[in-house]
Amino acid sequence: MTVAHYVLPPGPAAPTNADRRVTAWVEEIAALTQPDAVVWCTGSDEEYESLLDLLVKQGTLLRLNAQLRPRSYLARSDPSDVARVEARTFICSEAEADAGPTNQWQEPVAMLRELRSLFSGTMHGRTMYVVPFSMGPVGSPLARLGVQVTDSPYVVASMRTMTRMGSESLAQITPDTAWVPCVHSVGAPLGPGDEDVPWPCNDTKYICHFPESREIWSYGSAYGGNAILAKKSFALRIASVIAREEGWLAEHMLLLKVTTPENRVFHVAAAFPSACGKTNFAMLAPTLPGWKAETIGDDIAWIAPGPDGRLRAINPEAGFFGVAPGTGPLTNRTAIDTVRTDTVFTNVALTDDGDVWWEGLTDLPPAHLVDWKGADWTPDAGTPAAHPNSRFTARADSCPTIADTWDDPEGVVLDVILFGGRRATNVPLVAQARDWEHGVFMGATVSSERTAAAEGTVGELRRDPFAMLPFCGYHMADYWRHWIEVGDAVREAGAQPPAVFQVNWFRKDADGRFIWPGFGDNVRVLAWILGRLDGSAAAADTPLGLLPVAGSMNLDGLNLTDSQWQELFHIDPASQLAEAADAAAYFDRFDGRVPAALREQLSALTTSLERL
Ligand code: GTP
Ligand code: SPV
Ligand code: MN
Repeated sequence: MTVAHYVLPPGPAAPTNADRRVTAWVEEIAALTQPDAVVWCTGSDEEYESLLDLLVKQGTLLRLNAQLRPRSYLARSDPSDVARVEARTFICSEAEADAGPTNQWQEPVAMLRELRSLFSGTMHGRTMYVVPFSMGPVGSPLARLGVQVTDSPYVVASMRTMTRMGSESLAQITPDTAWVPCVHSVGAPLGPGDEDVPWPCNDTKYICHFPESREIWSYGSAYGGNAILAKKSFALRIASVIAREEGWLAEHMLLLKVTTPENRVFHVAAAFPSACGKTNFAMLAPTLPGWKAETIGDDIAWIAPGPDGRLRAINPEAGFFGVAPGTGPLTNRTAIDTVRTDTVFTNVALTDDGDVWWEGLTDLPPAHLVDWKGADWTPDAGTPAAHPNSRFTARADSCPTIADTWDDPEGVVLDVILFGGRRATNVPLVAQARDWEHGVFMGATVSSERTAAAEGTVGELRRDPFAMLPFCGYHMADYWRHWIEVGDAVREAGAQPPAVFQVNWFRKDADGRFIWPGFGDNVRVLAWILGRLDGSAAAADTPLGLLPVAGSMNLDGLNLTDSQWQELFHIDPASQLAEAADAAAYFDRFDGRVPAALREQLSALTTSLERL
């Protein structure tokens, strides 16, 4: 490499207070990638405005009708770059065994060599942006720092919304603070005279994580979790490694504050796989009178024991990257209000009057649209107008139900943890874990139907433990052990870990229709759950955990028949035994590292199912 000979190209100089390690690293990456200019982002409003102007000029963003959708934009990605690419996501730990059987592993030295060759000259003709960020409120004891360099102004704009980005975060990096370097390129260098495209990317993609050196390299994609490296790459894959070492948890969870009609306040964290309802549950509009739900986070939670030993949680993000399809005034009014202004939409459809549309926004589509690929669309097209993984990017403080504690640097005390998935059969609407270990077993054995959030076959059932299958930065069975140990640590400190429950909004009847109305009516399940904490809601012990007895859940005003209620909780011994056998086969894949406590849970489950 040519660090010594490379003169940093024009652009504002590095801020004088920038830590020397950061400036040296930026110089090194610039020498490798050879951008035309280097820009240090401050995070100011003016900077954001000028980025948006630039993106409009380059054709990446289309300005929406300012009357209908003020200060909002539409991006259409390259049709090949529409979701996370799990097949190109790697954990490059020194030992393959530390990545575990659920991750794809690459040997770090060889991988870095390959990356350096891919990144060599990759930013020719482009600007390299330096994006310092804090995950968590700036200066919070729970916050962690990173710096992403990227040649995608779209990614910079996304980082501005999704994280605390800019000078304030850079100032947090002093010679003895840890920070995670994140290198990103779309992999589309421009030669002299080359014309750019609206969404540069490369068919070759790599999203690589180095848990020991704690660095991230991402190449070839500009979409979501592939490119906004603060999110899944840092706040989950690398953070899970740091958290294990330091005794806390980095989780794919929403955070919700609930106030009961009696004015009691609870905090709930919930892990549901990608596109399985986190944003919707985090923005729940309760259908039961007197209940209030407020949003703290919709995708990621960092959870650590507080001074009294109880677990406290923060949302490390500052915005939402939410699924558009299915989001409508009846299902998620709060999200609709959140994206009224100041939103970047990606891969939704465009209306003739310059607004956005997606499946589920209204009952009937407009007579004419421009679809997510930029082609004319009419209702008889036979293809969706919006991509199934089309999304909105909006600031957390645009959300009308955001809790005033959402950015409390100390976090909120967790009362309840939920594990969920998308299951047409077998998994009940709600089940309470008998204790922490049983809860960890529930989390470890979640399986869920695949969604459009990642490339792959939609609907296919797969194990997605803790909704972390694509996001755990180390051996999954060690991660389960860590969860058990965190519970032990809470109890040793004289506190109680949160109560754990499993939920499933997606059970279907014989005709393939969802049995449970979901969305705002999920507060009924929440009310039952909180009723379990004070003993006011009755439950029956079953092999799957403690299930609500008839009459213990408030169903007032719902058209739910007795037989539908039965169906929501029906336990079919044969298919449950098949699931347990599958879980046993699954556990066998983990190199003998599955904690004994989880194996005991599985054999207790099997024994009790055999007795049914
Ligand atoms: P990621 O951002 O990918 O992590 O997704 P997420 O977990 O936040 O999922 P989201 O809330 O965006 O929901 C994904 C899809 O599930 C949307 O199409 C929703 O309309 C649908 N959905 C969410 N909650 C419910 C529910 O309670 N019932 C039903 N039937 N569908 C739901
Ligand atoms: C997910 O897939 O879980 C998401 C979207 O939240 S992305 O940020 O692309 O990972
Ligand atoms: Mn997610």
